Amino acid sequence: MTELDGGILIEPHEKPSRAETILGRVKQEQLGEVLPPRDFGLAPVLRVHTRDYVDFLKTSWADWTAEGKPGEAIPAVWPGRGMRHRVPKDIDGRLGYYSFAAETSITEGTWDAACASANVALTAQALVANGEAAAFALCRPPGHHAHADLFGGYCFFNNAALSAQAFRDQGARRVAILDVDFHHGNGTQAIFYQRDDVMTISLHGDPDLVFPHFLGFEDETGDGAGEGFNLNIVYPPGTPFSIWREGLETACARIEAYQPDALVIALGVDTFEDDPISFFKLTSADYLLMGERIGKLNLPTLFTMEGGYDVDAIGVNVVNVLKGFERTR
Ligand code: OKP
Ligand code: MG
Ligand code: ZN
Repeated sequence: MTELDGGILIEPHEKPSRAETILGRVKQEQLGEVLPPRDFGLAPVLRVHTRDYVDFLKTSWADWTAEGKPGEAIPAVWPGRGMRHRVPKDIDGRLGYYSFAAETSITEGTWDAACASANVALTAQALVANGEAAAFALCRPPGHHAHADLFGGYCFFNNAALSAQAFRDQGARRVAILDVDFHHGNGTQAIFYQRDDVMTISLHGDPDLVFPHFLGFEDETGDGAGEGFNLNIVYPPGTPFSIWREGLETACARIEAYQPDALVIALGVDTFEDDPISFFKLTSADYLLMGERIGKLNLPTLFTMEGGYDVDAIGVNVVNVLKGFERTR
């Protein structure tokens, strides 16, 4: 796998050791039972993603290799302003049509990994829907940047969104998604932007300065029926937990007023002080307090794993969120 970063192809920040380290820490701290994913098929994915996007993802690697290209499939052209938004036949054209960023490559295992990640989320979602107080879905690749028909930001299927939709389809009246990853959850926001049955809240680095650059500003509050059901809280470089937690408090007050039947936490720990691609200053101890505040919402809670790229600290930081949460039970 490769990531286009700074004009060169690097080993991706989003790499297998992230999940292995988290799993090791979960076991070491005896946090709870570790279960394998079940296979839910594509039906719950298609509740959120378009059929043509899913078909594109499924065949993209074969379509790419059929043309004898030497490297991984990376988009390099997009429908810019003033151009046509139609789906081209050619693989280069379709890669651009179905993406919003070029750092994320598609390779041989991408489709299977995206499906597995969705199944991990849906397995944990089913546990919570069936009465577990909480579950943690150790998803890889992450999901919160994926739109209904766009990949990018290491994301292909939006695991938090399709889990929220599954709660709705199983009878939850309202679902809240709280995105604590360092980056704006642009895909999650876009998927539910015109709906009032799934509230979306994200705390993140100012998109004027950082990825995803083109969405995630505070004046984006929802549209139509969704007006008032999207909240973005934006912070500058160097933000410590003492400031960040004020936004968490605002978010929690909104969620409490909304009275959802279920809560999905898009859990990224790239807010960490030593994260290589981010600029907040949270410490490992802060994640205990974050989890504790989320736990005090006292809602059936599903955590889906998103970002966090300091692999040395990722296990401790993720498990600290879950431990802080458990303290409230
Ligand atoms: C995914 B998730 C760094 C540019 C950033 C993409 C970041 C994706 C983050 N050279 N590129 O939200 O943690
Ligand atoms: Mg966020
Ligand atoms: Zn992130």
